Amino acid sequence: MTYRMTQTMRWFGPKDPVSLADIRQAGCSGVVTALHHIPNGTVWEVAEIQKRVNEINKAGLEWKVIESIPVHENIKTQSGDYLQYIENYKQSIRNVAACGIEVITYNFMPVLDWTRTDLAYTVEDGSKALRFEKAAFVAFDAYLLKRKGALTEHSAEQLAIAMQRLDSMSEEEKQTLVRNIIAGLPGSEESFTIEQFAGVLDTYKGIDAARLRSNLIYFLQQIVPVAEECGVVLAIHPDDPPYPILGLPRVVSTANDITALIEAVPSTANGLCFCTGSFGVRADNDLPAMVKQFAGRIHFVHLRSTRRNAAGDFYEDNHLEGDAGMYDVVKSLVEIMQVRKISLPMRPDHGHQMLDDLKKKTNPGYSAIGRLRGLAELRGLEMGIVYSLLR
Ligand code: DNO
Repeated sequence: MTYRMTQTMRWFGPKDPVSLADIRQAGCSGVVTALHHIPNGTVWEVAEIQKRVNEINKAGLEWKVIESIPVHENIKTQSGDYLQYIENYKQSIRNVAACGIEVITYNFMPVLDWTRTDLAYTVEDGSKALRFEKAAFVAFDAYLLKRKGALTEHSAEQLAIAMQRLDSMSEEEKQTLVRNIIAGLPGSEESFTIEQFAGVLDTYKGIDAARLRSNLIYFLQQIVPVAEECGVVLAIHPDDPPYPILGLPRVVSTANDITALIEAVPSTANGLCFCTGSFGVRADNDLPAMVKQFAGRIHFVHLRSTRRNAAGDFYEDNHLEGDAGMYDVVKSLVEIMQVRKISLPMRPDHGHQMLDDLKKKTNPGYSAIGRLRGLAELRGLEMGIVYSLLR
């Protein structure tokens, strides 16, 4: 028997312009979703989860992975009612398990989830991609948000480039930039105005990387035994981008970061969502080597490839292009699945807005056709690797 990845797509629930029927026609057997209407920190009740399971099953699909049960900010900063929020999280884990879902994805990025400056960057073929432009980001940080600290944390050269970039923007472009960064990308679950944002950043005063890491380890020590008990695995999503931003620490960016979490809480229920798009932004993250290193811990896979440049910008390239080295990544994944005798759930992470979708309102990164292209290419790549290795 050979093991292949289980194909899924992310679905944002009943309001998603991409329907369950579309996802099924894309060739998926399952979806990855969350109860987006439940506020962060609140217990996910069995009845609510089951209702969604039934809706998905009715469309001929399975709910394979939860992405995400968000971690309340108070847990990350260990402030306010964080102990209660941890109890709530445990209860959500139990309830998810009771409904037969086995993988829970989450992240531990302070304040912001994933971050981009441009949601409609036109690539050579006319399709639109998501992009992170360093100069625009520094311009936001230093001159639009006017964060104290920005002027000392960025180099004089970076600040000069950012100032020039700012001067090139119209008022409308500035507003779009601010919105892109802090108004919440799909799945972020949090959204801020620039007036609120400075106050939110202040909640991390005194929290450096060591402190954030120890808060994460404390959280894991509390929830991993519960996951183990009820047969669920946890899959932490790496930081995107994988380095500190806006003076906030980030501790899930490199192989060493992951090793520290595993050493602290060795249970295999303490696992990883292997996101090639997030890890791959750093040239010092060797993706195929990381797949091998964390072979037994990878519970879910996001496949996407970014292309970076020397200025620190990156954009989301076609799934088989860019810097990820997708052939070697998928080959390593195929190998670990044969050893573990499992099929890992995967989803094509993001996709270009292209063809008909260019005329529609779509969730940035989550339009149907671009993801369909990514999935088709990745599925073909995997099949070729499986046949040449195992036949
Ligand atoms: C972006 C997503 C992330 C991810 C969370 C997991 O497209 O991969 O928002 O869902 O970080 O908690």
